[in-house]
Amino acid sequence: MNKTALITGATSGIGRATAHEFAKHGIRLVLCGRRQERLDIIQKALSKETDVHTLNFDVRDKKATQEAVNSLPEDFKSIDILINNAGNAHGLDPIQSGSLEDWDAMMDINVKGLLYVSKAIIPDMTKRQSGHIINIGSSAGKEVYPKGNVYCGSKHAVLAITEGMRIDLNPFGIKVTAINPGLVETEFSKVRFKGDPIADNVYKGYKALQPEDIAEVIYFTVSRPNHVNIADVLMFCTAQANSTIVNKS
Ligand code: NDP
Ligand code: 8X3
Repeated sequence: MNKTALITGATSGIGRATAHEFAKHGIRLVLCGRRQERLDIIQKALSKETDVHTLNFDVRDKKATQEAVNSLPEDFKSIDILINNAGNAHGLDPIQSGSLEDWDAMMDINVKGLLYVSKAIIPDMTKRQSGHIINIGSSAGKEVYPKGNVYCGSKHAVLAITEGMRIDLNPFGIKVTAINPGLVETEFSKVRFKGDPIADNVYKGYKALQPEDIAEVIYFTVSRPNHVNIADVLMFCTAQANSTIVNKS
């Protein structure tokens, strides 16, 4: 597929797996993240399969985000597929004891960061009257679980923004998709629990979704014919029924 995809959060988990999956299919890649050493390693590995460019910026910084997109070389400027994936949960606390820093991080990265990146990419898509935006939401955007409060709020916002994008971008023929996974075994819990070993327990006793499982669905979504848009996907591992019911051995 001779298309170019920009993936945020490509240094780990779902974003990195998506980069690998896209490379397999010859999709050209713009890989984004803050950890340059990881971007370099992934670029080196995937350059055997496709053209890869990296951008290092923090999605919370609107100026840096716009400058990074402006800095794209001519042959990477036309982004056909935007994967808004960068994001994390920060903390798992009841609302009465949650931390302001954690709340800022989740709203600034998961919601405002997604908007800043979209703002930088959408004008070229509307001009070309084509494109596909995939926002990585979560099952936490469809239901709320104890102590999930602000993370769930951020992912509910992602879902609402996705639906708003699909309406507003409809006249331009731009596809907009939400992929909403449940538990996926990535660095997500390490970040949520700030390195506390409790993170290791999150994926014990059952087989969680793997980042490659999400990447395959993302590729399926971007490889449909022009007239088909997969609008919304909710994915769980077999052991998970919803945010609070997980069948652990
Ligand atoms: P990881 O922690 O493995 O990856 C998170 C990615 O986001 C990293 O590449 C990180 O890159 C990037 N990122 C985080 N903060 C910033 C920032 N401020 N600026 C730029 N990039 C940033 O987690 P996942 O792969 O699991 O998470 C990816 C997405 O999937 C998130 O939106 C998450 O909410 C969602 N999700 C995850 C689920 C799970 O159970 N794992 C389930 C449902 C949804 P770097 O640090 O290099 O900047
Ligand atoms: C990540 C899945 O259940 O930790 O979005 O919210 S969960």
